[in-house]
Amino acid sequence: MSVNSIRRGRQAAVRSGPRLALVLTAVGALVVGTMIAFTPSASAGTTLGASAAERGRYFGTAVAANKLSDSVYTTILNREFNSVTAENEMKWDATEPSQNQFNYANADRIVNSARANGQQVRGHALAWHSQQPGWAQNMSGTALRNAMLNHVTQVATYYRGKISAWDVVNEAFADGGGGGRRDSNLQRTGNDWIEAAFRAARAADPGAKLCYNDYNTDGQNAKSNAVYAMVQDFRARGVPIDCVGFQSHFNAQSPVPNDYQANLQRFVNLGVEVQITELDIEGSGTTQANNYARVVSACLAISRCTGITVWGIRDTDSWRASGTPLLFDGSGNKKAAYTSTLNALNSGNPTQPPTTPPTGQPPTTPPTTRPPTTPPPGGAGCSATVSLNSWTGGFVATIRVTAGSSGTTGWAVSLTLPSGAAVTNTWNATASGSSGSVQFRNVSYNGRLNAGQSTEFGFQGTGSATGITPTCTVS
Ligand code: G2I
Repeated sequence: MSVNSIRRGRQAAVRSGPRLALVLTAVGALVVGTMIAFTPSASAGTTLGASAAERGRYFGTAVAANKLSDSVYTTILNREFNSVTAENEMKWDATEPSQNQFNYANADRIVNSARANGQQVRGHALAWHSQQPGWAQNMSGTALRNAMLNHVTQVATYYRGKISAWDVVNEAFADGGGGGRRDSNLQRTGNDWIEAAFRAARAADPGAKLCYNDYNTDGQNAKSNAVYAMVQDFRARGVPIDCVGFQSHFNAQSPVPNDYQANLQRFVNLGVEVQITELDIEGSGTTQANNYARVVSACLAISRCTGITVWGIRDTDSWRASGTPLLFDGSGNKKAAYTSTLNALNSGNPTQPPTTPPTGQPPTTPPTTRPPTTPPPGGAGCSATVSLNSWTGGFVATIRVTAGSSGTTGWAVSLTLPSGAAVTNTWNATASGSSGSVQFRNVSYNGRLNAGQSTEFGFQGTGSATGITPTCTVS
């Protein structure tokens, strides 16, 4: 068995269920033991990826597609890293330059390179106020909400099975002391836009971990407190969220916080994984090296800090190159920060993190296939179930449509709203009527379902929707 296949097995173990993980870990331990005894030149412990894998973590980097023809770059990439994130190529402006016309050419170059080299792929980012295509920047309200949900659905579906974790929503909270949401066109579609994006991502790729990702949340402060409250609320209400990404862009003005580890730990205590997603630390020499070691050690000290991604390879590849914030210099030489990072990864006991969540916490990784909440109908046709999130004066209804034994090429869901209730906003479906008897039809991308397959749409409303009973017909 090659070192690469051991590495892949361990990655699979980290992502899969506890039983498989235990088996793979046991097999891996035996093989590693053999390897150490008989192949002393094995790379474990001498590269960032191999050392992280020895601790059940990944070590990744941001990758730019246009650098994949640079052999100095790719030599380091494929020697050192076992996870990659597309630096820009999976963003909304790159993947959907015109509405509903998707371009995955550059993102695919990164994904294909990663798969050929045994690296996992983090998806970045599905919904973000920044780097939106011009057509989306000019949208608002229901049109933007639907466009965003369509984008999430299309991109996550296209990459289904190839992404270890998606940054579903990026940078949605405001800086400063207010502790609230960032104003943006997406935020103005309604406060529930984040959970709607997570639900759409889960429906599109149930096997990917779904992360919220942000910066200036690395220590306890008003912004991280607001993210914490959102994650706590999502966990309590069953909104699908598995992980929180801490970007960790540090410099003299924004140093590694003293409570970095404690802050990661409090999120883990909510039942989610944490990942360090865009690490770079401006500086040089010993100071920079020590800061890198602090960050790596903090992650290793937390069982469910599952991996670290640096935001580029050489200093010259960085979005802030003048701050020389990365692990390799412009010529590709290892810096002191590289050595301290590798040493931190190699120090301590080479134990795997527990593959089961801490006592009392529900598992966050969904099974690869999730059963529908009600069994699919025995015959042809379709069925619909509703889950309601209600508050005084309003609600969000999420309807799950499941195809019967013949599949669907289109569907319609009818329901009757109680008196006084009205639909104000719909996503992943078009509504006719807004009060009383209302009918929802599929949109272009979710009408076709195979037998037993499900899709979700939702609507927001005023008043109360308690007791609504959706019925589904094929069309
Ligand atoms: O700003 C640093 C990161 C903060 N968190 C989210 C990340 O997605 C973000 O990455 C940076 C990329 O490293 C830059 O490469 O995001 C920037 C855009 O917000 C990226 O910069 C863009 C430039 O603005 C564009 O002019 C340029 O065409 O990079 C593009 C591709 O080189």
